[in-house]
Amino acid sequence: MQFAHLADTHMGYRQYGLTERETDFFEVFDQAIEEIISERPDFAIHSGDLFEYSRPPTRALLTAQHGILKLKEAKIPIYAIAGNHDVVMRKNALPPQILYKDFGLKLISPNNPFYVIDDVFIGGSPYTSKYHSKALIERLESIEKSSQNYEKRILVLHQGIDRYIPYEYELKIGDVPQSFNYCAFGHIHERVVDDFGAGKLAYPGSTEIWRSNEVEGYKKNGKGFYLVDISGDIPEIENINLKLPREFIKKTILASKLQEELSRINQYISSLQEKPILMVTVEGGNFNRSEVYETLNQTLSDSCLTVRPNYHPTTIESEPNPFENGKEALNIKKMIEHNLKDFNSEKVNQLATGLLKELSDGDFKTAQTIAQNFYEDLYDH
Ligand SMILES: [Mn+2]
Repeated sequence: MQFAHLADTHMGYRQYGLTERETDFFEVFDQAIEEIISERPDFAIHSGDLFEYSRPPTRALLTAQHGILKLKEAKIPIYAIAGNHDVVMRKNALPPQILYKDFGLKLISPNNPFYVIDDVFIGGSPYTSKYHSKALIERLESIEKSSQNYEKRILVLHQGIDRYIPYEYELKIGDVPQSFNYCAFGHIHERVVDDFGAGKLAYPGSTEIWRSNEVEGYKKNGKGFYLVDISGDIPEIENINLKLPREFIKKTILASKLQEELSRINQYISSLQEKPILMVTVEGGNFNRSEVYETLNQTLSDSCLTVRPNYHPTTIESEPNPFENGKEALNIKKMIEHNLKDFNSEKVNQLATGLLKELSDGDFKTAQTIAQNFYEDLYDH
């Protein structure tokens, strides 16, 4: 008895406002469907965030429809829940997944908390905010009770758990019932496989790089879905990796070696089939940001889909305070750091001091990039 477990496909997401990136997410979804069909599992599970939004663009709806129809033709039923992106917060509102009911998608919802296929129990709940976690825990207890008499039991959730994301969780690991053979979870975009209770707990991760901080995880563990065999006592989990349409390149270069490094990057890019996304951090003492920005654009704008620059000056000089003769000058950077110390975040510090520097230099373009990068890194999952 085998099934495919995927999640966080985020269709409809247009990263950096680029249609090419929206298409990349569709391509990877198509690829996932093809791979699932070629593996011939008994069924498939999608653990939420099928779409980026609860009102997805028509092309996202169509891509999902094609994929789900193909699964239906291949006689692979798919079970799904709504994630935090595609859940509709209004009471009694329906998530977009419901559109595919007649195409064979089985929506796990508070009204239909479980299904049974060949004595396999598949139960779960859509994304629930931390604010309603008490109700979720009660629902989990009731789902666990309903599952008791079945040979194999799968729990489907789209939640953050404190063990894996200590700051943004809605559920504590101790609140997850332990009697399931397989916990088919979604929400965390990194791959996770853990021993848990009587079986395994797994997050397949997102199918594309949704935030630039997923690049390292992708290079280490790949992106895709799991093929799970629950025939034995302990589920066997196989990684199925998908081929992402384009590369994400992250480079840190010294301002003094800019031209040299950029031509080396361009040489590498010429070996690629698709234009990559380049995240470049320029380091070094005193360099003119506008000039560096111009050089980056001139050298790379043809070879890259987009260039996302970041500047890390080693020093930020403080203005001498004319009113404090002889005393130590007022250090705005230190003041910001002091006032932000309760946030305990290096990133907030960098944002504030970076904005201060760029805005006082009048470099609004760079200030905008700094703010954008900050928020893109902030909203994970
Ligand atoms: Mn997600």
